[in-house]
Amino acid sequence: PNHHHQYDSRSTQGQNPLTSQSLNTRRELYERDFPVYKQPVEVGCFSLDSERRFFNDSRQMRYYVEPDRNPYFDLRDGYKDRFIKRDDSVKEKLDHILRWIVANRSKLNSRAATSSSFAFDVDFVTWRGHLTKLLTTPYETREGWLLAVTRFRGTLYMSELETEAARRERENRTERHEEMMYWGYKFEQYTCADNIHSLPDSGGVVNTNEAFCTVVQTRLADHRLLFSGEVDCRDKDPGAPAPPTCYMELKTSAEICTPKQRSNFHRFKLLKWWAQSFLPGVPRVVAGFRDHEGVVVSVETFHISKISHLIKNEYNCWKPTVCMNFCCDFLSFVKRVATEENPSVVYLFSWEPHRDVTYSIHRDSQYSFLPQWYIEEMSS
Ligand code: 0WD
Ligand code: CA
Repeated sequence: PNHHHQYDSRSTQGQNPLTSQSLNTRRELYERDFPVYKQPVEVGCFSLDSERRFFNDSRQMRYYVEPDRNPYFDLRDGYKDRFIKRDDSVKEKLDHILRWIVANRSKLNSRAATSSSFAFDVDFVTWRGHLTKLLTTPYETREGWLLAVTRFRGTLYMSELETEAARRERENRTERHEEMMYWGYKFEQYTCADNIHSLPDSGGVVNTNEAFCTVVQTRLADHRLLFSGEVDCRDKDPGAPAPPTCYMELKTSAEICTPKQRSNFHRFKLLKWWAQSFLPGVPRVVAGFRDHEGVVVSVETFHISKISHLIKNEYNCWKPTVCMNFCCDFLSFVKRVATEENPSVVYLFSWEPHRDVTYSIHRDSQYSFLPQWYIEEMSS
């Protein structure tokens, strides 16, 4: 028996060969047994400071301080005068992960110990956020995606490109939307401390350049994955289990007042929350429910392993197995398509809701994303 919410510790394999030029995203096609997904193992971490500089350490780690169950956190506080926003027109692609790989080459299992150059033992390198988008694809009806893939020394690097629609949305955000994007970060400030002995400082500056990221390794069926994801905080109890089990994800969400709102929360929000945290093995999500004025009025902890039970009573709801099987088949599709070992070749996979996943191939184009420093570093 292989339950939806559990990690698999067996070592079975097997994937059907895919033969077509596109990949269908209909849910019904992915309703089969839950695929093998190994318990993710943290292989390292890194930090990005207030100026978005990379450090191969955990200096930006924060510690969760449990708030009152019914607090009164004003998420609008500081938006105008204590907020430094990361420039989201700057596309960082996989650069931070690549810097981490270069800094930790010796720690990673090398595939060809005899060869002079370095090739490591993973099939895919990507951001956790990109995998989250893949997991939710069979249920997504609004936003498409573009994923650029390059095969280099046996590993497939997968980096998102902003779609035209996403760019338009980013450039035309309303003032209300801009402010609401701040609320999530402000909630983090109310609930996180810089070290185990201190308390949250809600009077400080919110700077969204700062980040702590975990790097995990795992396997989905026969796909060996190395990915990184931003982690909000950890359990501050020194006796808490090792990462990623001690990590916690923080979220804000509109207060739930009606059965319809509850149903929508289960059908849409919990899907995104589950997918994002299940991937790196983060077991808990702490949700701050806020009113329309941006005041958090209740706080609730959700256990990722219990989310599939929570949603069982929703009619026609999402299923974890569909998410994981789709992701697995997409990765098989990528392996079959992206065959040329060449850092200047990009296989561009694109998807729009209600369509199949298709791809195009680009040589020496604007889409190439593996930096020269990485190619040289890995070739020496
Ligand atoms: O270049 C790109 N297209 C992207 C880069 C897209 C997504 C992420 N990134 C990079 C950034 O360097 C960021 O530090 O990824 C990092 C976070 O990666 P992730 O964990 O894989 O991303 P995701 O799971 O989508 O988001 C996790 C958190 C978000 O928290 P909530 O609770 O809102 O899901 O990372 C933040 C945000 O706080 N975040 C980002 N930070 C910087 N750049 C970005 C972004 N583009 N997207 C989400
Ligand atoms: Ca968060």
